[in-house]
Amino acid sequence: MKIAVLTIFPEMLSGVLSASILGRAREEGLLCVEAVDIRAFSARKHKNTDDYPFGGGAGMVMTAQPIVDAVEDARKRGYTGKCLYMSPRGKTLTQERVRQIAQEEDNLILLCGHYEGVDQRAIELVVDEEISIGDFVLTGGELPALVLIDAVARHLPGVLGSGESAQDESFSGGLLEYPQYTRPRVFRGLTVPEVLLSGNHADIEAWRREQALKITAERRPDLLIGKEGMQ
Ligand code: 4HQ
Repeated sequence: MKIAVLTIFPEMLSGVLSASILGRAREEGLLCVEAVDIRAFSARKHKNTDDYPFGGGAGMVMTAQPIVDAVEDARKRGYTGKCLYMSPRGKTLTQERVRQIAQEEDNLILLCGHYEGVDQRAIELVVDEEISIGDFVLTGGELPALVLIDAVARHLPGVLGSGESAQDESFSGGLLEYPQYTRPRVFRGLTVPEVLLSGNHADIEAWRREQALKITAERRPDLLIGKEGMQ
């Protein structure tokens, strides 16, 4: 998958995109992320990308011109897929939507806003869908864009090993993760549950399922509604 991230802070992306699974996916050519500096498209004297809001009020608004030009340039360069604007006004991203994007889209344009947001006319002209990562306010859309890229990349063929992709089932299966333990067997007096040392794989699987159900019932009962005999 090929993703263009349109931002006025391109330097925010490199660390996250170079580490761990995303770094390897890019090295292997499974994922291509291009940071596009919106400022480079500004037609103004000092390459400004924002201005005062009509109607007054605090803060600044990102102007339409450099955004629309940056998206149109990306389109000419082969980004024919959806243009997503990261915004708390969008539908909240879910694992189901993540899977859908990974399966249906071959390339994406992610628009990251700052300040009080983007001139509505840029949204009308070039944005296909607004997506939120949750009901809280960030300073910009870069972190949400990275969240979306990370979640989508996990579904691209070859990005996760076969073991890891089964691990994805812990949430996709609709339950929260069971507790994990590694060495040492005793840490500060706390021991590892005996069943995990038993070597009995059926018992281990049953214990993990029971723990996942218990934790889900305690913390996220909403995830259990509609599952196996629940309501
Ligand atoms: N922002 N999910 C404001 C977010 C956000 C979110 C991005 C802050 C857009 C203008 N984006 N800018 N939550 O809080 O996606």
